[in-house]
Order: sequence, then C-alpha cells, then structure tokens
Amino acid sequence: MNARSAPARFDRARSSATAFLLEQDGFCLARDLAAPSVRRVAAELDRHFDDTPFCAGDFYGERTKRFGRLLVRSPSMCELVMNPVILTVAQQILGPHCDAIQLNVTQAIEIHPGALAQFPHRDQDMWPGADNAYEFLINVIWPLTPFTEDNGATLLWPRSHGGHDVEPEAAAVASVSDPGDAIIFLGSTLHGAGANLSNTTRRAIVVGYSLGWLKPYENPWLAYPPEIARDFPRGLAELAGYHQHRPNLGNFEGQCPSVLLQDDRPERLGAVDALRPDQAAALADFVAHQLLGASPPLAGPVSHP
Ligand SMILES: O=C(O)CCC(=O)C(=O)O
Repeated sequence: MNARSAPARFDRARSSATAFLLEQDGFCLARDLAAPSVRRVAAELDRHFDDTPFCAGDFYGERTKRFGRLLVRSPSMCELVMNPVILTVAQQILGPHCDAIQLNVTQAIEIHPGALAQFPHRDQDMWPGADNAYEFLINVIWPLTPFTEDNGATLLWPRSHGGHDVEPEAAAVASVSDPGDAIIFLGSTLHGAGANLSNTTRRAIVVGYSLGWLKPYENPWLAYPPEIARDFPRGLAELAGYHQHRPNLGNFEGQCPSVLLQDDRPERLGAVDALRPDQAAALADFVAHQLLGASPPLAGPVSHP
C-alpha cells in the first residue's frame, strides 16, 4: 500500500492536524470520523462477540473477549481499514521508514464489567528491534459502544512516545469517546484498556498499520487466504499482504504474492526482480560495467535469498 492507492478525496487538513497531534502527544482523538461505517460494523460483529469465549491470561484479561479476521466477519470493515484520513496519517508517519505500509491487525475487543485495568504497554515492544527512534506502528481504536471514564475506555499516557522517558511525565488520560470517533496512537505510546467498573460491556475494534517489513501481529495470509483476498479491492489486498515489499520481501515463487489473486496464473512462475529505484540504478551500473569489460563498482546490498 502506498499513498497512490489511497482514494483521491479526503480531508487533507484533518489528516495534517491528526498527524501533528500524534507526533506531539503520541495520540489523538479524531471525532466523528466514520459514524455510519462504525454503526454497520457494530451490527455485523454483534453475534461474533456473543459466540466468542473469554480470553485467557492476564495481559488480554479474563473478563475480556477478542477475535480477529474482521475483514471476513464484517463486510463493512473495509471502509474503516481504508479510511482515507487514517491511511494518509499512517503513510505520513510510517512511510519514510518502509517501502509500503501493511495491515498489522484487525481485532474486536469486548471488556466486561469487573475487568481489571490492562497492563500499560507500548505495542511496538512486540518487535525486539524497536528502540522508539521511529514508529513501527499506528493503532486506531474505533469504539463500537460509548467509552466512559468507568467502563474501560483506553488509557493513554501523553508524551510517553518516541524518545520520551520510559516513565511518563503526565498522568494517563481516559479516551472518553463515542462510536464514530477514532482513537489513534503510536506504537511507542504507553497505553492500556481501563478497568470496567460499570455494569455494561465496552466494545471496540482495533485496526493497526505497521512498517511493511515487519512480521505482522495477525498472520495476514492465514486470516485472508487467496480465495478470500481475491474479492478485496486492490488497495486492501495490498495492505493485507498481497504486495511485495521492495526488495523482494514477501514474494511468492519470486513474484508479487498478488499473482495468487489472478484467475489465469501460469503453472510455473519465473522469479522477477522487485527492487527500489536506488537499488535498480546501482544494479544497472554494476551490470553495465561488466558488459563494457570494466571492473564493476561495489554495489550496496540488494537482496538475500
Ligand atoms: O482495548 C483497549 O482499550 C486497548 C487494548 C490494548 O491496548 C491491547 O490489547 O494491546
């Protein structure tokens, strides 16, 4: 996925303001961004919450329910995943550090009365290489029910992201919000679900976007195998793993895995270079020198099988 794949019409001012706040505070609440889509998703996922067992383990929380693969469970999910304001912000923050961003997860989370507060954490700690010098991830929590101070609204620690101290300087803020709002935060921002002290359940979905060269939290090719992903719009299929991250990362038989979404795939595939322009230029230079009988310059790394 890249900026070219984002739909042409979007609120540029809103994207810029959101990215600014994210970089300043580590999170941002975008009010009333996609209320009709959220209403549809909430209705489509309703029975899945009922059918899903409670989680096990103190991190997820034993009074919570979670399930993934939301793009197969809710036809309207695509509208949230491909929200143009969110995609533009994700591209702006993650784009400089990868060739293409990817979908890291779609997950529904239900927090039941009696749930304890979740362990405060930074999501990008799941990748050992993340030292918070730059962001690996952007998460968007879309409330499906109102988020209140006492029903488990996500807690976020202002300015706990990036190069800021591991111990946050400010107290946590509860993301009090309504369905249609988007709670957006960085991979390095300290956060966690609040305790549910009320007598109603809190429902939300999380959509995460990460650098395209990382192992995603939710395995995209198992969540969305080719027979499912072939019905996705092209930009969504690319985000969900059917895209080669240059150079040559995530290939299938040496080609872009989107070849698996075609009707007329040949029996045998030949591997084809997929290089960034700078790599292609260095390689062309290397090859040209050899063809001219000159000693080739030492080129940078291209790819390693
Ligand atoms: O549900 C929430 O409010 C946050 C969940 C979360 O941060 C997580 O599970 O990593």
